[in-house]
Amino acid sequence: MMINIQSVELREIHLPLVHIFETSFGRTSNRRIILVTVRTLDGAGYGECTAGEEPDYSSETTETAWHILSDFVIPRLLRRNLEDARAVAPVLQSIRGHRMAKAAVETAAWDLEARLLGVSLSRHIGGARNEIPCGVSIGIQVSIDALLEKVRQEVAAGYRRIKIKIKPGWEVEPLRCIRAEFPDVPLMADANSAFCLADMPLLRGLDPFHLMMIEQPLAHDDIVDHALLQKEIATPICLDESIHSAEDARKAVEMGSCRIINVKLGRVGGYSEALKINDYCARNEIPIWCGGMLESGVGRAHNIAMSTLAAFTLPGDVSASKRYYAEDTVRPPVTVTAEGTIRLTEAPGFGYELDWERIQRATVRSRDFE
Ligand code: OSB
Ligand code: MG
Repeated sequence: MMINIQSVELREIHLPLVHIFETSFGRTSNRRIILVTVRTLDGAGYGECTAGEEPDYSSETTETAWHILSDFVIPRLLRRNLEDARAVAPVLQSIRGHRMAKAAVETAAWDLEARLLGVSLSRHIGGARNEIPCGVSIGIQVSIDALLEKVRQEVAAGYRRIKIKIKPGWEVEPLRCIRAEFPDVPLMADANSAFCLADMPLLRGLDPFHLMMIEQPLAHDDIVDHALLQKEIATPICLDESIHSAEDARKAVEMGSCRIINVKLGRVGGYSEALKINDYCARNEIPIWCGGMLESGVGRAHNIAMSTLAAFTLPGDVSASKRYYAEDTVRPPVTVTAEGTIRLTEAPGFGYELDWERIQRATVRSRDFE
C-alpha cells in the first residue's frame, strides 16, 4: 500500500521499572524511551526505540537515537512516496549503523500499513501462529535465595523457559542451585559478552546443567571465537549482540558460531531485516526467538507480532507488562496466560491501544516533524 508520511512525532518518556534489572554490564532502574508516531493523511502507526540509556549493550543510546531520528531518519522519509512499509528500510540504508533509531520508525510504518489495511500486524508480516510461548529473563540478584525465589515465582506463573543473567563469579553456583530445585525446567543463561576464550573450562563446566543454550558468552562483536568455543562445549550457543543482519546470521551459522539466534527488532533495524533472518533460519532449520530490551507496551506489542513468524519456535523474552512497569504505555497491559503464552487478537495493527494519558504524564520532551 502506497505510504506518504506527512508527519512524525517523537516523544521521550521516562518510566520507572518495578525492579532494578542487572546484567553483566550494569543496572537499569529508570527507562528513557522514545516513542514514535508516523502519520499519513489516512492514519497513524506507532513504534518504540529500543536503545538504552547507556552505550553498554549497544553503542546506541536514547540520546544518539533522538539525534539520528531527528537529523537523518525522519528527513529522508517525510513526504516521500513509498511503495509500502517494506520500502522504508532501503531508504534508510545509506545511514550506517543506528539500527535501533531506524527500527523505531520502520516498525511504526509497518504498524501504520497494517492499520490502514485493517489487518493485524502479525497477519500483515506473515505470522504463522496466533499464540506465542513466553519466557522470562531474570537479572542478576543480590543472593542465591533471592534468585531461587524469582525462579519459583516465574515457574508458578507458567512461563515456558527461565533465562538468568550470568557474569564471572555468578554462573556455576546460581545454575547449580536452580537445577537442584528444578531438574527439568527449560533453563538458559545470558552472559552479555562477559567471558573470553580463556574461560573455556568454566563454560564447559556448565554442560552438566543441560541448558537449552548459553547466550552471547564472548565479545559483543565476535563470531570467530564463538565458533572455536562451540566446538568445545555441548551447550548450544545463541548469539544476540553479534547479529545485526541476515548476512551476520548466515556467516555465524556457516562458521558454526551458534546453533540458535536471538532476534531483536531494534538490533536488526526493523521488520524488513527480521523477516530476512526468519526466512534464512526457516530454510536452514535454525531455531530463533524474540529477545527483549525492557520495552514498554508499544515495543512489547511489536515483539509479540514478530514472535508469530514461522522460525520463532522457541519461547522468547516476551513477558507480561507487570514484570516491568506498574503502568504501561498500552491498554490493556500485556498479560500472559496460565499456560505461559500470549494470545493475539485480530485487531488492526499491533493490537493494543496507546494509553495517551499515561504517556502524556511520562513525557519529558516531544518534537513534531512536518
Ligand atoms: O541481552 O537480552 C539481553 C535487557 C536489556 C539489554 C539486553 C538484554 C536484556 C534482557 C531483558 O535480557 C529482556 C527483557 O526485556 O525481558
Ligand atoms: Mg541477550
